[in-house]
Amino acid sequence: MFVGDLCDRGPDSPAVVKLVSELRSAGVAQCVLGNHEINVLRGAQKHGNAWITKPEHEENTHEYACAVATPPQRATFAAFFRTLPLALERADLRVVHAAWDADAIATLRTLDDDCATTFTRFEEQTIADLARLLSLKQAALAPHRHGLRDETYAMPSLPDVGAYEQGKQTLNPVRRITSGLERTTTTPFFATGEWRFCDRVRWWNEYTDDTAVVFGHYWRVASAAIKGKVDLMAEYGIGDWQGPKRNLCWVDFSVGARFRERRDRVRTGTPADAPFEGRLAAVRWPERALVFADGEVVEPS
Ligand SMILES: [Mn+2]
Repeated sequence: MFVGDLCDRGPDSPAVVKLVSELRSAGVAQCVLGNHEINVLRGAQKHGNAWITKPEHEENTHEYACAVATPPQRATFAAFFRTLPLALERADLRVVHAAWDADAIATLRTLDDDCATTFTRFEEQTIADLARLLSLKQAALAPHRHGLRDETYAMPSLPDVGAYEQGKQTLNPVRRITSGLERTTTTPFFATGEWRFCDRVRWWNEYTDDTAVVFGHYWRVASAAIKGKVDLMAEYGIGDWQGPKRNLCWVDFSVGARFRERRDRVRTGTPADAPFEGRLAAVRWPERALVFADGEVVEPS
């Protein structure tokens, strides 16, 4: 079972997508959609996805030195992504890319369009709903725009800015479950270069259902490779299951940050075969053990 975000930024996204697609066709694996696959399906060009959205782009050779999709692969991979579910559920286990949001799941359960069509339909509705929130945001932000990227600026609370940001992230139920939840903050905070009025919701601390959930998306700060990021899981040890009922398992150990490690290795002269800090992990169910690609097994604690 794969939790999505199969591709982008790595040296060989085509090989990864091909492998998962073949495993799924053979009936030995399943996979849910991540936001990176949705970006590909929408044709949204994002940093790190030129391997399929724009194979001739210099990012592929200069920044990532990566394999690009051939024209037939571009079509095959899009068709494969289009068949993937947004979430999977059985009596004892749920799997989703970023957040098990009950309202979003209930809405999506009633629809049987493919994920890309569903995403686009909600996104069009969202854009209409956001137009009003956008004008309120712009009016609220106008007197403070010059301080937006200045950490020393005395930024006041601007609820209309938060309301727009929250709407952008949460009005589309597909976005909620594939890129997570955000909520307006009472006090603005400065992060990654600008003032923020909306913060990620640590939904796993609010999940009280009895059914276990496995998810990915957020990079766990287990690694110096992503130093500087907020550790969303600081209160949990590596083998701890999360949430009030300790029935959530977040399996993204920042393997997606390896592109930075590779880049830094060239600069620092670190051997190419040294172990990476960003790691690939799986959960063994029902044992609830974490199994890492290097063979390490962490029993649940
Ligand atoms: Mn993701």
